[in-house]
Formats: sequence, structure tokens, C-alpha cells
Amino acid sequence: MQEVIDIRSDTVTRPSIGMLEAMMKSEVGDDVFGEDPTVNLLQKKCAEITGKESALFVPTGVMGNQLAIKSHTEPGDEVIVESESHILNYETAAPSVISSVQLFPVKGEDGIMDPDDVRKHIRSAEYYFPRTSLICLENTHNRAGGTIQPLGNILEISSLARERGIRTHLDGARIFNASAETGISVNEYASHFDSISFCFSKGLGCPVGSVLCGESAFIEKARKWRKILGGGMRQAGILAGAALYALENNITRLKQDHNKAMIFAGELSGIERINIDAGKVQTNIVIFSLKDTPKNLFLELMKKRGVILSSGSYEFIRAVFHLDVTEEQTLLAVEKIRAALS
Ligand code: TLP
Repeated sequence: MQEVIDIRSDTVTRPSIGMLEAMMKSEVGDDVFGEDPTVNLLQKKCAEITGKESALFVPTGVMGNQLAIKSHTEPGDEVIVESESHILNYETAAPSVISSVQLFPVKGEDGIMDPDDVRKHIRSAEYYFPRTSLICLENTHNRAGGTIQPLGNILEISSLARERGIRTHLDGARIFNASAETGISVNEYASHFDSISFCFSKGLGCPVGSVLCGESAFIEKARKWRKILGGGMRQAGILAGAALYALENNITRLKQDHNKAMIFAGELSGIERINIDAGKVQTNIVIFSLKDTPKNLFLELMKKRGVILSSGSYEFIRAVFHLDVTEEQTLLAVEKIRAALS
């Protein structure tokens, strides 16, 4: 049988034996009653890591972002997001459905908004404008190809928000990737935001789970909305056990995924029929396009050859490196792409 190299996303990883053992050994209780010791431990650890008062274990990254929006805003408010952000593009218009808010997209460069553009788009107080009550950033930025938000930029936007009485949320689905690359702690990144969510189910290799961190009153509001949305998970300790295992074992290795992404991008830059700027790869995501081959045809062809890539935004194709793909498989994927395009 043909070996399948699945680099569609870092969400496709399967729990390792070590993680499964940790899950089996996890003590559980009913988390809707606040009685799951492993969930409680995980939430305490996440609050510590991010330097926030409280944390809430949630099933998905989308739920983390949506609970943050719901808990920070009132119906009729406006939320500033980057125009290629996950919240705007991949969350099924949930802010309008769940929070009755409007998103205002500000175009960034490689996913990074210019603080002056953000300033320009904060609404003044006239009664006929919506109230800008929240600014969201994404670090690393998925659609831009795993780019890292520069700390200086984060500081400018967060102090601007604070001056104007606007709350801030960080979609830190891949914040550990940013931290592994820059050496800036997750605590430091989180300190510039009122709330942060991050995912265990991506580069950290868990089957399920994300967390939302912030002030206690904010988390209590989010807990109520998690229940309303059907996210009260009962004996979720088996999942929290996987997340605790990932925090212990799967963080220091993230740089290996970045190295594989860089090797992959470097090799692709030598293929004539591919457009890629290998120098732009910063973490575990690579985006590239094809000079003369229709994207869907190429994706189908590669799938038949055992390399699963994902259709990125617009003309782009996306490859994401993770703990279930080796360096050898990375090079094999390159060879298969080279052969398909020759
Ligand atoms: N991203 C997925 C897809 O939805 C595109 C992927 O394959 O990368 N924030 C960011 C920045 C994300 O990339 C994702 C997932 C989420 C939030 C949502 O996480 P989940 O899938 O757990 O709801």
C-alpha cells in the first residue's frame, strides 16, 4: 500500500502511545459540576502559562474565539480583525450569529496589521456608528503562512486599544509555534491581551481541545456561554490528560516542524513551475502557488500520489508540518511534487 503523507494541516495528528497512556490514566469527574480534577489541573496550568487569572477548557479553537467575542462584546458592536484572519474567514460567520456583532476587516501585510490602519478604523463616538469594542490578532497567522506577529506591533496595537477602552483577544491557536521560534514566552505574548485562546489539537498533537484564558469574571461569562453552546463536556479529563501530556512533551519539539517546513520550502523553490518565497517561512506552514497548473488538478494528482495538501486561500496551496510527518517524508513529498510537475 502506498504511504500517505498528510500535510493538509497540523490538525491531522493522531495521539501517540505516550499520550494515549496519559489519557487512560487521567482521573475524571463531571466538569459541568467543576469536578473533573484533570480539567481543573489543566485550566490552572494554562492560566499560569498565560499569566491570566483563569482558564476554560473548550472543545475547539473556534469555540475559544467565539466565547471570547461573546464575552467581550455587546450586540451591535464592531470587532476589528485582520482581513485574512481565521475568525473572519473560517468561522462560518459565527460572530454575527452568536454575538450579533459586525467584523471590520483591516488588511494586513502577511497577516500583520499596521497600527495606524487599526487606529484609523476605530469608530468615533457618534451614535450612528457601531462601537468598536474588541480587536483580535492571530499569532501565528494561518492564512498568511504561519507568520509571527512582531512584538513591537502587538505592543502598539494593544496600547492603542487600552487608550481607547477597547478589549483585545489573541487567537493564539499556534502561539507555541510563535514562542518556539522567537523565544518570547507565551506569558509575554499573552500579557498584551485581555484574553488568549490556544489549541492543543494542532502542533501539540492532541486529538481534541483548546483553552481560553483571561480574567476570572470574563471566564465565568465564557463558561456560561460554553454551556449554552453545548460545550459542557462532562468527563473531559481524558482529553485534558492529553493536553497536559502535550504541554510536558510536545512543546520543545515544535522547532523540528519549523525546520521541516523550511526544508520543504527551500526544495520547492528549486522547482521551475512553482512560485514560492521560501524566505517567508517562519514556522510550520508553507504556502505556494503554481505557475501554470490548475490548483485543483494538482491537488487531486498529488492525493493520488499519496501527498495530501490543502487548498489555501486564493491561488495558494498550503502544507503544514507536524509531529506525524518525518524529515524523510518531507523530502519524499518534495520528490513526488517534483515528479508530478515534470
Ligand atoms: N485552522 C484549521 C482550519 O480551520 C483552516 C487549519 O487546518 O489550520 N484559529 C486558527 C488560527 C486556526 O488555524 C484554526 C483552525 C482555528 C482557530 C480553529 O480551530 P478548531 O479547528 O479547533 O476549531
